[in-house]
Amino acid sequence: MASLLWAGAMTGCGSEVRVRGAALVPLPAEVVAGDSGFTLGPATAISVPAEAAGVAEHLAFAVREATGRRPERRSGGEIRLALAAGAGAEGYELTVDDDGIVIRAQTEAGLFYGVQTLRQLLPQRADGEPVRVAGVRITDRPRFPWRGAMLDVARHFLPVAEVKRYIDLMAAYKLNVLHLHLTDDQGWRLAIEGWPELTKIGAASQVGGGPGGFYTADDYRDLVAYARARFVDIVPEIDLPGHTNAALASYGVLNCDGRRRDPYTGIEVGFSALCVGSPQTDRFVSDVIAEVARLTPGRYIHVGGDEVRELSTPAYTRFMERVQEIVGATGKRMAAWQEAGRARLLPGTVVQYWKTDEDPGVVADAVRQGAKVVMSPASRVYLDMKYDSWTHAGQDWAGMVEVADSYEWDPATLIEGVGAAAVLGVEAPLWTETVGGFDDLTYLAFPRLPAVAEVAWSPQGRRSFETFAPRLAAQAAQWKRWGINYHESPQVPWKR
Ligand code: TNX
Repeated sequence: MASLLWAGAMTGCGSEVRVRGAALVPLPAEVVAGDSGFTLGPATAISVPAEAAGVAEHLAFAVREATGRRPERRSGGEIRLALAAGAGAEGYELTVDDDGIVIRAQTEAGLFYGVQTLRQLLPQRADGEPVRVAGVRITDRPRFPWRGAMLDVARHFLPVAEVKRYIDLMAAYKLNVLHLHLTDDQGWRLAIEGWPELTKIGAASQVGGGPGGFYTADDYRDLVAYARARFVDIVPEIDLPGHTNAALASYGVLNCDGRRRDPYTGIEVGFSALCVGSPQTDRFVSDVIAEVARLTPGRYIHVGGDEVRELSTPAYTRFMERVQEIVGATGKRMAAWQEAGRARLLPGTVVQYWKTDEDPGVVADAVRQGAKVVMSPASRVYLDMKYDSWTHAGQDWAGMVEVADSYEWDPATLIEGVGAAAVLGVEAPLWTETVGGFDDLTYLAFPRLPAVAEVAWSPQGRRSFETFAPRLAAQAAQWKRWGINYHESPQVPWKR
């Protein structure tokens, strides 16, 4: 057995069948090529234990994607999922040999990631011809537990169906956190019981003045369940105390002068703030956080905290500390943008680094207080940055960000005083001031999102852009089948 990073096409032992090598993204922790292999035929069945029923459908889907035929599920099937101790919370082992394909994991999440890897190993035929998979043994587990993507549904609303499509794309690359930026100056996108004007007024517009939109509690529950079935946790963000014009336009009482603001459809940031310290604001924030916590099974509630130019530092930190208390009272933990590092934080709070044009000292301050860090350096992983000056959508305040920029960095050495132990993970935000449709959205996300997924999943010592670029190129066939728009980066050797 020889170690295999990228094998392009290789020949199965004793067979004329050309099979595809391991063009895997994200790169697994360990891949050892075998000299045998397995051929999926019309009678190939899958075997899934009852306790892993949640993964059966995903496996059947993967097989059908490759063969064009939905496999039967029965014990003794040649493609087998097995729950077994040893691989860790999200790890798995995948073996392909003459007898068949086995994925072993300790958890359903681990099995699901094994299935995502298998999807990338299966040549896509869909024409009834046998599908040959090269012999291989993969032992894999993620580097970081928080492997995130963020969607800004406030600046431009995204319907439930499009968020689901994005979740599918994330899950294919083993990302497991969808941070939903639900509120901002331009829109309030989640219905809150007892505060109906938030969606009547606050949701009725977006950047440029479009129709806007919002999620009902049922829509949101539907998204949570859809994500959960793909082992993705939703982290909802209610951005406070700034980025709140949509709320300030909905309710006069949230303003110190008692007067409603006008709806905002521009793209300036930093001008709005709740009337912090007032009993009405306190009741509003308590109601909103309680409702969001009730709807969210995950552990974290994100409360923003970014870019508040209208408040003094003491007023800002007092407010954030109060919000931290409110979140804690619901049994959740607070997540917030890096600015929250100026406040007194509870251990286990999550701060999200983003501002690459400023001294990150505030992040190290947060870590000294016991906070954990999610790395979203704008100059590397802000998917709303343009690739180059020709990119038709996006911004450039953090620079042009090509796929190699997104790939070539180490979250554990990025900030002095923030070592591996303090890093919870990595997240790629996609802000939508300039992004009005799903095609533009995926154009910005692909290929950078898979690059970030590998930063979050794969061992640092095994990664290099040189081996990543051809593996990334091999993904494009799948993107075409999925019908997603992507950027043909000149840094990637796409196959024509
Ligand atoms: C900064 S990142 C913001 C967002 C903008 C984004 C545009 C952060 C916490 N705040 O409000 O949408 O830049 O790139």
